[in-house]
Amino acid sequence: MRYDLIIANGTVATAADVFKADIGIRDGRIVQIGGEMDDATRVIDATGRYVLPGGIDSHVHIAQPSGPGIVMADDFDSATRAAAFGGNTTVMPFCLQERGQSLAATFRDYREKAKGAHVDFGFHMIVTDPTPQVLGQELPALIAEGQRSVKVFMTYEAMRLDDAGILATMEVARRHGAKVMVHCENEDVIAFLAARAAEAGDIAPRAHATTRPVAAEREATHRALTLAEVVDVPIVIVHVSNGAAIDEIARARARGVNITAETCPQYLVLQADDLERDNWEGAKFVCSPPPRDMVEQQNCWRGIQTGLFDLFSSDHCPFRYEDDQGKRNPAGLRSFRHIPNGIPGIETRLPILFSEGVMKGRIDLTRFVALTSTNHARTYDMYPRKGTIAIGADADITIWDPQIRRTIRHAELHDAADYSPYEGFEVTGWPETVILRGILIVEGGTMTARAIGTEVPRGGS
Ligand code: DUC
Ligand code: ZN
Ligand code: ZN
Repeated sequence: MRYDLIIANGTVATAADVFKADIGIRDGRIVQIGGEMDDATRVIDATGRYVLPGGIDSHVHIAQPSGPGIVMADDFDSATRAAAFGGNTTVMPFCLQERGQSLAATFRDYREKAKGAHVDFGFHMIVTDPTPQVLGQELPALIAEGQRSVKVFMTYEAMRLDDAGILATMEVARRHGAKVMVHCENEDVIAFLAARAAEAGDIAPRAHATTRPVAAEREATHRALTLAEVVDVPIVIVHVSNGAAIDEIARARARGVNITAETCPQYLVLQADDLERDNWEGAKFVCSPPPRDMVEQQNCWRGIQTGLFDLFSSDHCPFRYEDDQGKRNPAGLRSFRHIPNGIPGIETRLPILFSEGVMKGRIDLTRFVALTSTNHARTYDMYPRKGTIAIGADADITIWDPQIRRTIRHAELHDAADYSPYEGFEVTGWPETVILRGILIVEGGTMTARAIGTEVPRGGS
């Protein structure tokens, strides 16, 4: 058999096994694992390297409307370039329905915006306006064509649904076969605390964290799980930041609720104290839920290690810092309430978990692969085409050098923000070669193929 590409002599890992084998690739798919192979257009020698499934980042925000006067830093070009350099071969951004808009039209817009992406992609719908038209016709039609994940917010006045709206959305998801992703924070608690903070003249970025306490996340997590239990719909609890929310998830799982749980790098390596940095620099760390403290970092690590968490995503949501349409917008300089919520992280997600998790001995390679790739594909109906190294799967592969030491510097990253919240963070290991459907897209620090990303069919091979 003739191969387009052979990856030779590497240590291969899936979510189940770690083994030495060569991999043969033809027509964008993996066609052989192990055994004799010769006659290839190209052979990559992966001696001393790990050969892993391409990263899937199933929680990213790209080119999303962010309120008056605020502009998200990344479009699909810059976000997916950064994703590729960070070892990702698939990303899953959100289609945000703005109130008064059609969900179907929103989806068409995002599909248009995604043309020219550098990695493969799939979407989640965010429902902010569950009208009879949206719930009765548009959402069922979108689910029927494969868009089987819907997000709802319990916070943000302009986007949140009340419990009735969440139940109605969950019911449609349940009936038509979709999962519901929930951002769990109690908006009334946050508004109450923010008003008190304003009265006290407490307007700096640090107040973002103090007005979004663990209790607000814990209560909302409990409520979201309860609503999902009542409707009997699979639920994804996104960006979990603390042990109390973890305990709610564990209890609901024990009751039989079908839960997928996600955490993100910011809850493992950042802290609320970072929001205290001088000269409004704390704004660089404003995201929701906010980073917590060392104890909660340990609780999140425990969730990573014990299997409570299924997904490790970036929640990439980039805003420029030195920009009057970004973190330092005029209103944002007057109060933390107007600092856009979200931080960049699409390129640093995998190296941070690899370094802090695998290299420091907290998790093994199989768990790394599960958390960063396989479980995303399984959760969002892309498996086994995506998320594993198996015969017949798309040849989406990253080749990691576990020896490389790098200090994260935004100047060396590829997103269109102007800072990284992980500036100065030291990592060991980097995905130096990235292959999408058999095509090398990143090699030797440069992008070697562009704009070949396609939408992933959901629901089978
Ligand atoms: N929630 C997200 O999921 N991403 C960014 C901001 C937010 O609140
Ligand atoms: Zn969210
Ligand atoms: Zn998000």
